[in-house]
Amino acid sequence: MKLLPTTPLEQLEQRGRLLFKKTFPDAGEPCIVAHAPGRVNLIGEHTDYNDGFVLPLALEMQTVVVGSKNGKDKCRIASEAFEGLVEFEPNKDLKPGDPLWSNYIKGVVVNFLRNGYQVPAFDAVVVSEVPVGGGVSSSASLEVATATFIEALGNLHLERSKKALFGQAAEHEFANMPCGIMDQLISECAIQDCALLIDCRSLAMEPVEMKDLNICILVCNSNVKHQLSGSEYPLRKQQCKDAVTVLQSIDPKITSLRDATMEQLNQVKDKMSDVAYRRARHVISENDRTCQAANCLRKNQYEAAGKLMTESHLSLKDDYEVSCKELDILVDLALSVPGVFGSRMTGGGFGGCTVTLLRKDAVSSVLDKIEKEYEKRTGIVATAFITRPGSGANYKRLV
Ligand code: GAF
Repeated sequence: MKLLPTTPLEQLEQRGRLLFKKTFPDAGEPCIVAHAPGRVNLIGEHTDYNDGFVLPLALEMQTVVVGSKNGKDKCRIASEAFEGLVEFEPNKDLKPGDPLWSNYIKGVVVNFLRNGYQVPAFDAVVVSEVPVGGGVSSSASLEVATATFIEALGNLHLERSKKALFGQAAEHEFANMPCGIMDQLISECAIQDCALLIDCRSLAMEPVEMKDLNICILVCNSNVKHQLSGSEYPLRKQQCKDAVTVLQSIDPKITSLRDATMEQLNQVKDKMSDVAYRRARHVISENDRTCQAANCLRKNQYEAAGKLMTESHLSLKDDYEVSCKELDILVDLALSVPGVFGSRMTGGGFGGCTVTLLRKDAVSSVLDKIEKEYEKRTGIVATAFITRPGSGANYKRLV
């Protein structure tokens, strides 16, 4: 099995410029190119909306938005991946609609306007390498690239976390996905060669350097997306809230699962449903694993970090119930190869990708193993790529 290549940013920009000229032949050269990466989360899953800790890093794969102000009333946008031109008036009561990809852009525009920023009408095209539906935040990368493009267009200087929050709000309102802040924040704030330990309550971030070139981060795409993902995510959020309500009976200061300990959870075990108990057990233990994993990585203790990742997978599978057969198979196959430190599902779950921490010299054996076994057991062909921790969103003026 071959690794997917990562297209250098300059090539994506070039594709964007060509598409811009083809789509808007009368518009002249585009003025701005903005880019934002997808992400892979090393550990800390389903903790962000519980005010907890996450440890993601930015992929080298990016979404690029290329464009200019057009001096008209309407924005015009096009995407390399989808047919057709989409037009909308930025200052007219924007609502979500078809095509779905345009909602991520419209949602960000609305959030700039609502927060008192002007958004001039623009022409823009989108080119992306971040796999769509792969659980590596293609939508967050589009939101953050759009926010960065609008920031450059208006010569605005926004705090990074503010742009991430605009992206998150766009996702809530225009894509109907009540996500946490992890994906937008890492796409915006990532630092080259580092994972970021993010406290999703305070939004404080600590870089965790990952410069050891003998260690790899392998992302394997199960290439499945189960229908469940849409409805199960809000359900998990509600189950966590239910657990918090019960925990408040012993300590009213507990406002989210972030505040609770395992001892407190066990004290109220009989007062809550088994499901709420297991959801809370995942979140409380995952917060702990995430902080521990950051410490291990800081000390180059890869065995220990990998073990925590694998424990995270089991907790997501058994307690949080967001894994699926295909992800479990990918994790098991990776773990059967010497030189693999740990492996787990990454992102929301029910399909998408796994992330594996391993020695560089073990990569080809893992790929062989997956090639031989995964299709045989699932009927699906997996894809995979390796990533270094990339940097966050940025823009460049072209003229
Ligand atoms: C999705 C969400 F968008 C994130 O906010 C996060 O909750 C993740 O699932 C699970 O950790 O990617």
